[in-house]
Amino acid sequence: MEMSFRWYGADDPVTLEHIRQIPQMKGIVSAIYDIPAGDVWPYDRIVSLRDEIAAHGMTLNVIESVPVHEDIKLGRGNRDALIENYQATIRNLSKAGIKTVCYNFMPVFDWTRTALDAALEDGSNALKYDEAAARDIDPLSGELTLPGWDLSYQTDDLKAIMDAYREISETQLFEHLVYFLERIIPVAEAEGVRLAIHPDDPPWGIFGLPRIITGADALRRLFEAVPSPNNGITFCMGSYGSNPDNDLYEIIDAAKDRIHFVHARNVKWTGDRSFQETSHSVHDGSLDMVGLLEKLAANGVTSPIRPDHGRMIWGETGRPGYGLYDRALGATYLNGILDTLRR
Ligand code: DNO
Repeated sequence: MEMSFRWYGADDPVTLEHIRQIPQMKGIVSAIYDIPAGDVWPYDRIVSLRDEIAAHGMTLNVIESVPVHEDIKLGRGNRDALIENYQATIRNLSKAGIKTVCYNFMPVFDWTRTALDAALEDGSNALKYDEAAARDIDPLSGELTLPGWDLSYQTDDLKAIMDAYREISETQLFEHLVYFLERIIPVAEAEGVRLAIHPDDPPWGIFGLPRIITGADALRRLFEAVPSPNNGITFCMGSYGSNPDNDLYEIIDAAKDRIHFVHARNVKWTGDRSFQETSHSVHDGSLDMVGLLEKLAANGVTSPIRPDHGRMIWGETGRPGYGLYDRALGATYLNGILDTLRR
């Protein structure tokens, strides 16, 4: 598995120079953040991102993410034109040599937490999700924002979109995903691009919105509907693993050779539908990081892997979950496990 690190581009307080100093760091996971969802990513913009990363001795190996326009998820009349744009973006990425694309199909809100800096016993802080607190959050109030959220919505638009989703069942949302993939996967196949759907995080419904990529059953249904191996997943262990009912080993087996990208992160279950993120160590969280990497390696997974969210340690401030220090510790821990497994 190729060790990689997420970088948010020129605005990221974490620089490519710093990332390069993490031992054995090879890949950079990034995106072009200022292109509105639904627009085509121009080839020259992709090439300049790629070349900037290459100039720092690393490779742009995964795009996380090419966002899927809400009208595609809602199955609205203009979706075909938006899907054509997505196809064009896949072609441009492929032409620039980028062959792995992460995306998600979560309505409106990407990953969600109820606290961004909840204290841990060691004096650091980390992201946390508490179901009772989530029930009290009004997403229209703008009080809570996360790095993955699209902040371009005006409150009225946001309300209209959330209302539109209330008319849509999980079955319909799944059908809209299949409709999208039936048109994207043939292009991905022709271009040799692997699509890697990120699970819903947390893997259950929030704010009354439908969520569909939650566990092994959902994945089996997805692969049955669109059987191509290019239709794959991001195995985000922290997302799937925040539901203790999810058997992560079963998910790895269900996805087989379709695990195109791995997010390694640990969480500690703190109650019903509640968890806090921890260091990557098997001793701090509820997930068996060593066993999971062993299983991935045994299944022949060689895809890019990145340390996912870290704690904020040593006084670092910055983008919640995406500081330098703890993710760097995570990368080194993961490399230690992988090096040992390879012997
Ligand atoms: C959170 C990330 C997600 C992920 C998207 C992929 O930290 O794992 O925001 O990038 O869901 O589309």
